[in-house]
Amino acid sequence: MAQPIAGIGVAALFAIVASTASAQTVFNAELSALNTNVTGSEARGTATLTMSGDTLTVRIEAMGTAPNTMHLQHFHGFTEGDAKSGCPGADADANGDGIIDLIETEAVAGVTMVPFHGDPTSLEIVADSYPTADGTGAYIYEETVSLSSLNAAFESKFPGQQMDLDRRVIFLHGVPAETNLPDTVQSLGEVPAQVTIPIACGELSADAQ
Ligand SMILES: [Cu+2]
Repeated sequence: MAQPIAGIGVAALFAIVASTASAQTVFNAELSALNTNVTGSEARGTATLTMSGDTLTVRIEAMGTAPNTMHLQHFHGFTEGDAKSGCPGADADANGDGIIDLIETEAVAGVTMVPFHGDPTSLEIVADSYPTADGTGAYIYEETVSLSSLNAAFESKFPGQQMDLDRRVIFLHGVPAETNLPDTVQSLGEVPAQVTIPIACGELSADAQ
């Protein structure tokens, strides 16, 4: 009698393994430089967000950013409706000061949603656990979180919205604190504009498997 039961067990195990493997969903973004007239370099990189079971792994590889500087990074999006965010072009510079500041990105990209620092699920935007670039301006960030926990926190903070990664954009931010910026460069609350100025952006899309 044990034989057929064992057979069913193995088949069920294969089914579980197969469904787990196919349940992996990957979103990618190619990050391109913004505000190079301020940064003096081409900040760029890739972001890969992998959903597998209840985990979301976020990996961001950046280069050309300000060396030895902490870089805020998030995905941004619209808190109302289902519009797709985009990366700002030169026409986003509404006040014509030659710099696309954080506030000027809102029309095309929406607002800051999920931070990529040491504790994304906290949804705390101001934190000191964002990655810091090395002496060459490069860094690699990787963090794995519970997808259900992040979804719950997200839906609580942004009622009526789901993460919907394929209509969000990723921004990298930050130039050295001593960088001279005109007073016209707007920021978030009392956070210095040097911290929030966008330096790269990329639109997330589902990876064609
Ligand atoms: Cu951001």
